[in-house]
Amino acid sequence: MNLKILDSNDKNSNNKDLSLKNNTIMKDLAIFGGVPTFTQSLCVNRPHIGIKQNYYKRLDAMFDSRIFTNDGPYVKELEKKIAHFLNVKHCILTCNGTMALQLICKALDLKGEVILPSFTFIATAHALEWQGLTPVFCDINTNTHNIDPESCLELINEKTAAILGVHLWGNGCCVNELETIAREHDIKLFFDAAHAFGCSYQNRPIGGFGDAEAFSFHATKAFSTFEGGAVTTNNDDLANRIKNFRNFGFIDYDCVDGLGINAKMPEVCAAMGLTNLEQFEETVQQNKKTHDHYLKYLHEIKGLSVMNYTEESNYQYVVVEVDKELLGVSRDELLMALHAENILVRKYFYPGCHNMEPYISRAKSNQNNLSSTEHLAQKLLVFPSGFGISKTVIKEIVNTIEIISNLSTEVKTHFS
Ligand code: T4K
Repeated sequence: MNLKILDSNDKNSNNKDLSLKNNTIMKDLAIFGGVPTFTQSLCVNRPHIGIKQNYYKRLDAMFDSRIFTNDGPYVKELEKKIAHFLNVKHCILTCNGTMALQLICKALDLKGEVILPSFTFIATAHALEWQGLTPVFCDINTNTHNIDPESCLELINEKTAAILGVHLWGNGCCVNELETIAREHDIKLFFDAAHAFGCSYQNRPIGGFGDAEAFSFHATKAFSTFEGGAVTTNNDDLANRIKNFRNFGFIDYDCVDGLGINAKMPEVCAAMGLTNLEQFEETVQQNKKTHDHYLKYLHEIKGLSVMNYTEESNYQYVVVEVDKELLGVSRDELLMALHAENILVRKYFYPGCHNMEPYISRAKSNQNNLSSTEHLAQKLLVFPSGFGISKTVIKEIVNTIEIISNLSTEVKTHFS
């Protein structure tokens, strides 16, 4: 008897196929042949968008002006507004976050090794590798999921050029400790702030820490420009160099003074950014509501705990730790059962960068003690969030998990 108990009020769900009992519905889990809970997939970070009419107006003006790219007026306007919002001197928009990281490496003229956490999206490591640098993976703190300064310190040697901290999930990564380490060893410090737009660390907005910070404004981020990113810095010289490198190295019409690249943001993206920035406060409020609902309802399930945010946050990621003993099924079994229901939870950032190519094939990548990374990578799930994830949807997700947990023996047998 593999029954799900579902809320009957959600229009996304398949409830209409089912019998109603005391305002709840009983049905089979999808892995056992039942109808999936949701007709459309629920995904992580479904984009919020600003007021469409405002975007269309901007596009109209752009078509009239015939200025589509190359440091156009929307790019300039958005750079100014973001710098103001983040309380930082310079914002240089880029075509994506990966390129923002690479531009920082290039402009800082880094050579040798850069220490970074392995528990991050692969782009953090790949950006270094594309710049001819050697990523050296350090471990994390299992409470904060961020870089462990002790682990970082152990890896510093004469080849270390910089530390690259990641503000994972938007949580500021022990900036003070890393600043001390970088200063004492006379190395550079920069941050991957891909998740951290609108977040703060010790009451200061993320964006002005270290030598520079790199943001991603990808479609799946709390603040998006479709594709896009930015470097923020308080260093005038660095900002200038990054701006030049972003445009092939041109410093004048006919003068190139270094190995630049094309990392520019087009006007259509900047226009989207301006439109989304107008609504950013509402986006954060909606994300917070979603996060609060998950905190409240998932709390009722033994074996799942939702990461809470203690500082100002954009509440974009709903990060859940799975205790398989208490829940009755493993993280991976839960994921497979939920995917069958069209609930597309994700294993961010499994299995850790050091366990992916090209790093896994390098003996040295695996010598460091990354036990906390390995441990956490087996336990986390990121839940559907962003546009359209209502309280009713969350209750249905939670009900479905309850059934999976209650039927743990059957679920485990199914996947064995
Ligand atoms: N550093 C960190 C720490 C990062 O997390 C990232 C990017 C970067 C650096 C690099 O920044 P960028 O160069 O990308 O600007 C996604 C994003 O593509 C990636 O930007 C992001 N991190 C990463 C955490 O998530 P995937 O491979 O998981 O994306 P995908 O296509 O599976 O999308 C996730 C879900 O979002 C899908 O289930 C559907 C939904 N979605 C996606 C897109 C693209 C939408 O609803 N609409 C969309 O347009 O990497």
